[in-house]
Amino acid sequence: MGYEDLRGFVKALEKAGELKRVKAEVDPVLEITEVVQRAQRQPGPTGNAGGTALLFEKPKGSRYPVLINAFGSVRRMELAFEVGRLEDVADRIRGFLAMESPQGLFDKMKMLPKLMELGSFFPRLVKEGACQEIVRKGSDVNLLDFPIMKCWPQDGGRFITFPLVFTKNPETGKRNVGMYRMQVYDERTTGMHWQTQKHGAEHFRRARAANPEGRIPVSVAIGADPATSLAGMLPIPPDLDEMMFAGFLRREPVELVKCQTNDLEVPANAEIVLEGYVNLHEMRTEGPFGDHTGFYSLEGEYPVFHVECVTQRKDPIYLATVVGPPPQEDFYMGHAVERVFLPVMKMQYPEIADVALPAEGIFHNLMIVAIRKSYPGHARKIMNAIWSLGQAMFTKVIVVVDHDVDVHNYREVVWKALCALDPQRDVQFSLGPVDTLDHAARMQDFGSKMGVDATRKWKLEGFDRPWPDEILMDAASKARVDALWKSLGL
Ligand SMILES: Cc1cc2nc3c(=O)[nH]c(=O)nc-3n(C[C@H](O)[C@H](O)[C@H](O)COP(=O)(O)O)c2cc1C
Ligand SMILES: [Mn+2]
Repeated sequence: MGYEDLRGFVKALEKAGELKRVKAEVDPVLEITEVVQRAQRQPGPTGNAGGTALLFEKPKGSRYPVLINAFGSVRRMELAFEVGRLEDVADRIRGFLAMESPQGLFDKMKMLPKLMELGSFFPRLVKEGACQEIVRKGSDVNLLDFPIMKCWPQDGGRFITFPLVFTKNPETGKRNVGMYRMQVYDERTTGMHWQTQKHGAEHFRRARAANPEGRIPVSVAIGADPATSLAGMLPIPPDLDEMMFAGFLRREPVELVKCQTNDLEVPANAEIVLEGYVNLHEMRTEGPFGDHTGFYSLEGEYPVFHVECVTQRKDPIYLATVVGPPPQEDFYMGHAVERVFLPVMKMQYPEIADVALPAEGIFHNLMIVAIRKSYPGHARKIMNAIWSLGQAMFTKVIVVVDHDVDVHNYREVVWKALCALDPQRDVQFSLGPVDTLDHAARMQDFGSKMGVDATRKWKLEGFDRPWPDEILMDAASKARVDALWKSLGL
């Protein structure tokens, strides 16, 4: 049912008019970025924002094509998840979560098909996979064979921008898959930019605590079927296997093969796999990198990935993305995450009516939340809830509005939120973990957040003045003018 692999998705995109092939030679050093910047600002096939996916068939200096902007519109994210609306994925998750607490036998019976569905999403180990059609080891390994991009002028080098980084928790053996960019230092060495709060970094720390002189196996897959490719960026809990979740998204288990040189398993349908290890005592300067904030993230010290083996298809497609001034491709990926995980948030906090993450808020800078307020201080409770909810903890500014404000209409939000505000009373500061990419924080990874209570204020909250109604015309007058309208000659 699901896409078999990345090239299956390429075919589907092409059929839907969502992909253009670039036959001319274009340099992965800066030129591809500039072409993408222009192409994604052109209207796509349905007049949509985000242009089309691009397949660069002749990247300069490599035999392999580059696929980019494959997920860079709402429609392409819907195609990736094989749904008509992103909310369809949310609906499936809602059904899936509802079965956690079946009440009686009748409910359990009802849930049975769903439970069976869940069971069938566990990844399946297979003997061989297309990702191992060619195997290169040791000195035959050369990352520079691939069309790895240098994205922006001040970047510290070429970066692998769409990797699935596989590690195992050294204590529990549980798998994690994260999307962490990798700076290419030479033919067989890269950086490993897992930020300190991410699961890969946690695996690294636990292994280092046990044996500081040791190493951990790491494998990296580049390009797989769309759900699997996207699984690395999903903000899911540490012990939920991203490959299981990918199986749920594609409605078919992910097939994994054992790596050639370490004990990790990777998607059998991947285009390219890098196998190797990270030394627990070795750090190296990583960056700068033109980031999704629209600014360069500064140099920092990160672990180093040593590639011992490359396995690949005979004719791999190199999957990449470019981040930069918003909106870029990652905005659409993040938007899908926002839509898909809203029911999970609502499940935990039913008072949440809707949530919006404007592109210019680059995910962690701004969240607008609408709530059904039902007790004094409710808006503050929701701020604290969000600051303790997975990666939403990074949110620098939270604006809480009443449920009748359309959070996706930023004009309405600015108008109504500012009207509802007495700044000294309604703004709350808090300290906690902040996104590593926040260059304004006084320290890396630790800083302040701001919550804005832009809901109507209540007597029970100490507000003694009457709160005015919003101006709306009455229905009878509207009906009379409807009847008159033609005769007015306007
Ligand atoms: C295009 C793109 C690039 C990303 N690069 C990084 C990165 O370099 N380092 C990082 O820690 N997170 C990065 N992320 C975010 C992580 O993929 C995301 O937080 C994910 O949930 C991490 O997985 P984990 O929760 O299993 O650690 C990136 C996300 C996207 C969409
Ligand atoms: Mn994870």
